[in-house]
Amino acid sequence: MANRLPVRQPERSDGGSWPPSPGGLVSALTPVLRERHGIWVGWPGGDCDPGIIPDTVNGIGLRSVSLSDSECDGFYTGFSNGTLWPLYHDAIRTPTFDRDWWHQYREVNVRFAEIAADVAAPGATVWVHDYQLQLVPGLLRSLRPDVRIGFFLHIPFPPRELFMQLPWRREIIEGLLGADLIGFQVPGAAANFARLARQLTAATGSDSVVEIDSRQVAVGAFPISVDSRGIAAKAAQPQIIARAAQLRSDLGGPDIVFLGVDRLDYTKGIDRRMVAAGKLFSEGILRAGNHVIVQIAVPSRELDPLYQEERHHLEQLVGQVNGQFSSVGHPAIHYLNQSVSNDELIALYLAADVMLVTPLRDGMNLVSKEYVAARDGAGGQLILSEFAGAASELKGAVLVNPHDIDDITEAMRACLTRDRAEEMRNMRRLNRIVRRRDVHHWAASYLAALQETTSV
Ligand code: GDG
Repeated sequence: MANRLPVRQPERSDGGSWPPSPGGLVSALTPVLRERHGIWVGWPGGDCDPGIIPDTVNGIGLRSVSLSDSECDGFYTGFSNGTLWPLYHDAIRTPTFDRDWWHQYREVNVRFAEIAADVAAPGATVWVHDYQLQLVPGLLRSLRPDVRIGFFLHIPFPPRELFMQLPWRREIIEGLLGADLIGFQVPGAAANFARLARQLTAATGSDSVVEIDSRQVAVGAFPISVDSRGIAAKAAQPQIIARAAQLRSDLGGPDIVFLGVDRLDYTKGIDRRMVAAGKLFSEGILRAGNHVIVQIAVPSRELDPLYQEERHHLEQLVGQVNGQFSSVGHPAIHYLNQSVSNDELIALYLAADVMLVTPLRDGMNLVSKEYVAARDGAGGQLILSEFAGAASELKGAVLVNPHDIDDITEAMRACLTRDRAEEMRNMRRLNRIVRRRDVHHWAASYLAALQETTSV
């Protein structure tokens, strides 16, 4: 169960077949679900008529959950993205606490739980994903005590000091405690949760097993990853290699290409990166023509005023840097506010000498792992925020504090002179890490841990 179904509405040119949504989660879970005759429960998205969703796609069942326009506002844009998202990301923006949103969030979670209760076979395993559905484990357990329930949170889980702001803090914790296994991206998030559970409910136990109502709830870290082999295979295709070369030549054959790829989201720290680049251009350390920044800022949550504000802020910053430091035919920053195809994305990873990943807070950050997976034997440098979950795994990345512009500029400057042999060695080491622990390993280890839980 996830907020969204794993398919996109077909374009006319697709001949009516429903293409799977891109991304590692869908590609990792599709074979697992197919093998078990599983069903994916989710919302098809605002602009899609649920009546036309097929029953199966790629061998897995689909069951769509409808949302009215008002539920879409209250549950999705409101409570999920206006309350939980900022609160769980260090309150980088002030979370809004609105009782009507909360009621809609609860109602939609009830609907998801009822549908799961309806479709799950006796003794089935139900895996619930992410912050939009935190009440589902508790609700489902009361409807169907026979099923085994897993929950995985893709985003950070905040410390007590922040979480306690939430007026419905106890209800959220109780909702999650309905699961047999609660998975987080990093151990710190799991520990935050376990402590809050002991404080806000009758739960006892340790940071890895919480006891409540004579049940045991396992809690742990399961860092998500990417389809490393699939990405490496794509990056080795001649047409992708040729496209990467073409991209470099289209950029004017610079010495160094810096790349950022993010959803346009205020948590991703894109603005800090632009400020750091501006500083290096102003100091003459970067020079348009020799050095190029490419920033893909994929449109996201565009109806939300906070996201519109962030876009304007970014566009102003990019305009300032380009206005001052570009020359005709050589922009300092190539800024694209659009999504790119999967092939184009891999070609961009291949074309980039330095990947800039500077979120202010991020559950994991898959872009950093995708870059590493695509650079099999190709060298390259990864500048990575210490506030991304990926930072604890990717030993060999250049870690920066994204709040400290000088730290980012220093890391970028160091990339200009790094020893090539050392760079190759370092990237090979990083590559081994993402190959060993790919998204298939993540799904298998989570499901194995869920199967070992004792309450069913
Ligand atoms: C949440 C958590 C956690 C992006 N632009 C394009 C494109 N993408 C793909 C990337 C990557 C994915 O979207 C983004 O994943 P991230 O992990 O970087 O960030 P969130 O979207 O915030 O994801 C995060 C994740 O869930 C998984 O648990 O890591 O912490 O916030 O796969 O490649 N793909 C294509 N074109 C684009 O323009 N094809």
